Amino acid sequence: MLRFLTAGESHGPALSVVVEGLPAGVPVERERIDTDLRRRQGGYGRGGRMKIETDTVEILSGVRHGRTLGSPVGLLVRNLDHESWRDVMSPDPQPDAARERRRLRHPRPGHADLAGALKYGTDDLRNVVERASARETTSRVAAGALARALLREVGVEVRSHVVRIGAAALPAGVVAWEALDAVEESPVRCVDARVAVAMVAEIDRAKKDGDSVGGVVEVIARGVPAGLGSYAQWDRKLDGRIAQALMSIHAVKAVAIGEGLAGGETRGSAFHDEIVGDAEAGLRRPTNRAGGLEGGVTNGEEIRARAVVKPIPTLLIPLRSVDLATREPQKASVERSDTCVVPAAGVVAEAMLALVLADALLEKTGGDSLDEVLSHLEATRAGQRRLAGPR
Ligand code: EPS
Repeated sequence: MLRFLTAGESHGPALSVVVEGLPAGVPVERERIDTDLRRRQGGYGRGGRMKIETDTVEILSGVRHGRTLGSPVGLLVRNLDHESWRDVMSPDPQPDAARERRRLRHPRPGHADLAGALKYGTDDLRNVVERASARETTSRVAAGALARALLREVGVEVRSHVVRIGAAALPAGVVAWEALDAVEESPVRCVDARVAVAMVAEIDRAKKDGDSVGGVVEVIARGVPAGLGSYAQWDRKLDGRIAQALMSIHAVKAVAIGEGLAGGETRGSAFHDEIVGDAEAGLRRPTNRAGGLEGGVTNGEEIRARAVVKPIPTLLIPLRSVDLATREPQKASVERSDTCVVPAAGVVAEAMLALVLADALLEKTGGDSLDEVLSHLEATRAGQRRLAGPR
C-alpha cells in the first residue's frame, strides 16, 4: 500500500526518495523531517562527514500547503560534500586522473566491497561503496518522517533507545515508554545516564585502538491498533515484515521481536503474556514479552523490536585484505569513517518501523484520504471494543 524507493550515492549530488501511497490530507511539516534527519546525524562516535553535512529536506512533489495530495511525494537531501567530488562522481565520461583519484582496490572485510565487486564485475570498489554506504539511510529517515506524520494522526508514536554499545549495556528489564524522554538529551541515546558514560568510554577506547564498536537498539511503537498484519500467509506476517525492514538497515546483523532472544532458554509458562480482564474493564496483558505481535498480528500492546548493529567495517587499523587488481596481500582500505553508528541506527530503525506500520495500517483501513482512514479505523476499533471491551 505504501511504497518507497530511494536513490543516490554517498558523494553524489543528492539523496532522494519517492514515497507513494500516502492518503491525501496528511499534515506534513518540513521542520519535522529535518528534525529526524538531524537526529540521524547525531550520536557520539560519528566521524568527519557529519561535520560537513547539515541534512535538510527539499519537498519536490506530493505536498501542497502543508498537506499531502495523494500523489507521490518526492524528497531530496543534497550532499554538501559533493562539491569536492564533482569529477569523481560525474555522470559524464572523465579523464583518467579523475577515474583514478578515489579509486578503491582493497576491499574492507564486512563491507559490501568484495561481494559488490563480484556481483557487478568491477575492480573499482568506489562503484560499490558509493551506494552501499549507510548514507542511504538519510533517504529512509526522510521517508519515515512521512510515515510518522500519518501514524501521528491515528495516535501511533515510534521511538527508540540504545540498549548496548560494546560491553556497556542497560540491565535486563523493560524500559518504560516514559523513560524514553531522556534519550534525546543523551549523547548515545541511552535512558540511563550512568550507562551512557560507560558507552561513551567504550567508543573512546575503540577509537583509540583504531577499531569500531557495535551495539543493540530497541525500537518501540505505542498506540498501534490491534489487528494489523495477518497470520494467514507467510509474507503477510507483520513480525516478519518488521524483521526484514530492520535487518535491511546497514550493519544490522540480528533482529528480535519483544523478548524473542530469551525464547530459546525460557519455559512457556514464563514466556507468554497472560490475558486478564473482566466484563467491565475489558482485556489486559500484564506483560508484553511478545513485543505486541502474536501470530504475526498486532495485539494492541506496544510493538517492541531489537536490532543488533555490528561494529562498522571501516577500521583505522585495517584488517587483512588483497589488492583486487593483483590479488597481492594488502591492508583493507581506510576511508574517513565513524567509530560507532549505534545511536544513529536507532533513528533509522524508527523510520523503518514507521514505514512498515503505516503500510500495515493502510492495508487494514484502505482509504484515499486521511478522513477515510480515520473513519475506517474507528469502525475497526468499535468492533474490537464489542469483542474485548474498552482499552
Ligand atoms: C554516513 C556517511 C558516510 C559514512 C558512514 C555513514 O560518509 P563518508 O563515507 O563520506 O565518511 O560516514 O558510512 C558508513 C559507516 C559505511 O560503512 O558506509 C551517513 O551519512 O550516515
